[in-house]
Parts: sequence; C-alpha cells; structure tokens
Amino acid sequence: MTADKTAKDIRNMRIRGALDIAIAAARAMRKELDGKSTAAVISNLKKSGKTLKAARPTAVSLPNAVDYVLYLAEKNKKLDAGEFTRTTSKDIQKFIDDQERALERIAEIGANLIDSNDTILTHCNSDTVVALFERARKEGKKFKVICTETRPRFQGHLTARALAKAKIPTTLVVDSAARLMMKEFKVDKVIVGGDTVLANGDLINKIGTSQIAVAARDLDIDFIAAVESIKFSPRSIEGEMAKIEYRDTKEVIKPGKIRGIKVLNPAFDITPAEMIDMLITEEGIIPPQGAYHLLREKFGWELSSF
Ligand code: RUB
Repeated sequence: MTADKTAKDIRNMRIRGALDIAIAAARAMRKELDGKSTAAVISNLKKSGKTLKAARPTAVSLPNAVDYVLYLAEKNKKLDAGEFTRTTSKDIQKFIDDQERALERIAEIGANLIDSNDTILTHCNSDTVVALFERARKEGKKFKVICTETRPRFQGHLTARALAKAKIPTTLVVDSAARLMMKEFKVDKVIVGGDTVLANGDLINKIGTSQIAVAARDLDIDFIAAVESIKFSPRSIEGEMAKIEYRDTKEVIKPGKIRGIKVLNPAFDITPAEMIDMLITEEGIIPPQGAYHLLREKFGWELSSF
C-alpha cells in the first residue's frame, strides 16, 4: 500500500489504534525504498513521512514511527541505491517486528496482573489490552470484563467481539454507565490502552478515559494503562504537549438535527499521571513518573541533540 493510501486509511480510521497506525506507516514507507538514487529515495520518504504524520494528530506512535524510519534512512544514506534499499528494508522490518514483540511482552507481563475472579473494566479498543486479556485467558485465568461501547464510533464493539471470540465473559455497557458498573460489580482493575504518554507521565487515550480514571480513584480501583514505548512522546521533553483530535461532528449527530446549537467531537482526553497506578510497557511495569527515564532510554536516537 502506498503512503498516500495508508494515510487515507488512517485518516478515515480503516486503520486505527495507536500501534497499528505506527506499524502501517512503517510498512508503507518500507514499500517506498526503490528509486534511482539513495538521495531520491530519502527525499521521497521525507515527503511520504509528512503525509503520514498529518493523517491523525494525537497518537505520537505515528510520528515516532515515521521519524524512526527517517533516522534509519539517514543512517544508511552513504550506501548506494541497491544496498541502501536492502539494508533500510531490513532495518524497518526489524522495527516492525520489535513493535509486535513489544505487544506480546506487554500481554505476558499484564496477564500476571490478572487474578482469577477479577472483574476488569476497559474502554475503547486497544489491541494491546485485548492481547493481554487473551493471554490471561490462555493461562487459564477466569475473569470477567466490562467494556464501554465508546461513543461515537463504538470501538467498544470491537473489544466485545474479540473477547467473546476468546470466550472471556464480557458485558457491554454505555460509556456513562462506567462508574455505576465499577461500583455495582466491584470492579478490581481498570485496564486501558494509550495513544500517547507524555514525559510527565500523563496519558492520552480515547475520550472518556479520564472520567473513568476519576471514578477509579474515587472507588479505590487500580487504574492501569498498557502502552508500548513507541507511544511515549520524546518531544514532550522539549515542551511539545498533546494535540487533541477533534473529529467531524457528523460522528455525533446528523447535521441540522437540532438547530441553534454547537456540536463538538473531541476524540481523546488526558489522564493526569497522579490518577494512574502503573503503566505496563515491554520493559516492565513502571510508575507513570518513570516516563521520563523510559524516554531517555528508548529514544536516544531522537534525543541525542539535547
Ligand atoms: C484507539 C484508542 C486505543 C489506543 C491504544 O482510538 O484510543 O486505546 O490507540 O490502542 P482510535 P492499541 O479508535 O480513535 O484510533 O493498543 O491498539 O495501540
């Protein structure tokens, strides 16, 4: 798939979820490695990278993946065209494999946190969280999941379908039922995915996540996020904060259905670090306050200049 087509699919959410969009961007750039000269390919990669980065603004995994591919290309720029293509292609494939391994590792670590008889609430659709639940189920743990439908695009249905397939007892509720369910069903843990983690440990995830975190704090329930390190924002160290995506209001209500009002459709929100009990990363469990150190460790290629 070309970078333009991939960017289009990310924009219209045919490809979605922070990890998937990062992998799709890297794959699309890998397909653009052929060219007359190394310089021509790098220039084309830069152009494609710009288009891909602009496809969705919030998940930092997307610009991180693009920038890493451009870093690899820069590293190999002295090679002649054929060698450049072979080496960079291998490098990008290794990056993709690392992302897939990171998800598996998080699933493995996260499954250890699930106890038999747990009731866990999740929000939206995170492949990472679904993999973690599937892993715990395979290990023989018997637990229940409550998932929110996740208005306006109902990504919670994807979660519910995947969990039903894995034979995990699952209850689907409307988003606004989250707190009541947490109380009535004595939820043990909330586990969500994430789109971006800032250097101060704040988590950006699907709209509604922060309200769930507030309810979890109120009810003394652990609030956990499962996030690969590709979702940490190196640029937040320099003060670049999160961009919250506002999507088409058609996703919320038919245009003109209620006259004389304004409609807004923010797609993500920010859960402050102090509301988060732990982050599960492929490097292990860290407190959100450990985000800065993880960034320093994993993003040396990006942060070497300061
Ligand atoms: C998806 C969402 C997910 C994260 C993590 O939002 O908020 O929780 O992206 O997902 P959208 P994953 O549907 O708007 O992309 O673990 O799959 O990376």
